[in-house]
Amino acid sequence: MESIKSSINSNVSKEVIEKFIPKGRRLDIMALLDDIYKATAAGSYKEMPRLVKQAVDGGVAAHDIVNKALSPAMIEVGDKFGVGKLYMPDMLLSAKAMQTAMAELKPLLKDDTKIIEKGTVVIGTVKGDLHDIGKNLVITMAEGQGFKVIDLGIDVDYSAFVEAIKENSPQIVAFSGLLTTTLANIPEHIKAIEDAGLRDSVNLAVGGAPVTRDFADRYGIEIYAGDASSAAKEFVKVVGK
Ligand code: B12
Repeated sequence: MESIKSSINSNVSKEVIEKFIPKGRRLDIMALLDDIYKATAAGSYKEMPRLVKQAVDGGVAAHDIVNKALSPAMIEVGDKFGVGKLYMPDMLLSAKAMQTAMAELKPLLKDDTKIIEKGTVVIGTVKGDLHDIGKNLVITMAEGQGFKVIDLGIDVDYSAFVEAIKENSPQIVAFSGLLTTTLANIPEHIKAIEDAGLRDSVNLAVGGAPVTRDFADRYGIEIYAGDASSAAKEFVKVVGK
C-alpha cells in the first residue's frame, strides 16, 4: 500500500495543526495518521488499539483519525476491491481493523460535533435472510463516513424497520439481501413503511450480491450500490453533506 503522507499533509485539519500543535510536533501527527491509514488498508487489526492510543495521546483529534486516516483507507480498499486489486479476505481484514479502531474511538466521538453526524441510517438484512457479512461492511463504511447506524441485525421483521424509523428518524433505511427467495419480501418491507405513513420521510437503499440497479428501480428504491464503499458514498450524496 503506497504511502499517503503527501495527501495527509494537505488534508489534516489545518486548525488542529496550526492552532494547537507546536511546529516541532506536526510531523509526528502526520506520521501517526499515516501509520493508522496504512494499518487499516493492510488489515492489521491487532495493531489498531496501540496505534489509536498513540495518536490520541499524541494530541490527534478522534474525528481526524476517522476522517483523515480510517475513512480514506477504507475508500482506497473499497476502490481496489472494486477493480480486482484486492480480494474479499483483504477487505474483511480492513473492515475489522476499522471496527477495532472505531471501538476505541467511539467514547471520544460521542461529544464530537465535527463527526456526529452526517445522518442516521437504519439497516437490516431482509426478513428470512441470515447473511450479514456484507451488511456489516456497509455499516463500517457508513460509520466511517460519519453516519450513526442503527443495526437491526438479520432476518428483520417488517415491523422492526417501522419501529426503528419511528424511534430514530433516519434519513436512510437500508435493506441487505443475499437470497433471491427472500428479496421477494422487499415489497412487503416497503408496504409496511408506506402503511405506517413513513415512506416520504426516508430514502430507501438496497444491496446484496443478487441485487441490481433494475431491482431497486422496480420498487422505487432511491439508493443502490454494489459494494460497501459505494454504498457509503451514495449515502453521503443523498444527505448532501
Ligand atoms: C457466507 C455465506 C453464507 C453464510 C452466511 C454467514 C453470514 N454471517 O453472513 C451461511 C453459511 C450462514 C449461509 C447460509 C445460506 N446460504 Co449463503 N452464502 C454465503 C456466501 C458464500 C458469501 C456471502 C458473503 O458474505 N459475501 C461477501 C459479502 C461482503 O458480499 P455481499 O453480501 O454481497 O455484500 C456486498 C455488496 O453486496 C454490498 N451490500 C450488501 N448489503 C448491502 C446493503 C445495501 C443497502 C447496499 C447499498 C449495499 C450492500 O456491499 C457488500 C460489501 O461490498 C454466498 C456466495 C456469494 N457468491 O455471495 C452464499 C449465498 C449467498 N448463499 C446462498 C444460499 C442458497 C444459502 C442457504 C439457503 C444455503 C442452504 N441451503 O442452507 C443458506 C440461507 C440461510 C438463510 N436463511 O439466510 C446462495 C444464494 C443464492 C440466491 N441468489 O438465492 C449463495 C449466492 C451461494 C450460491 N451460489 O448458491 N451462506
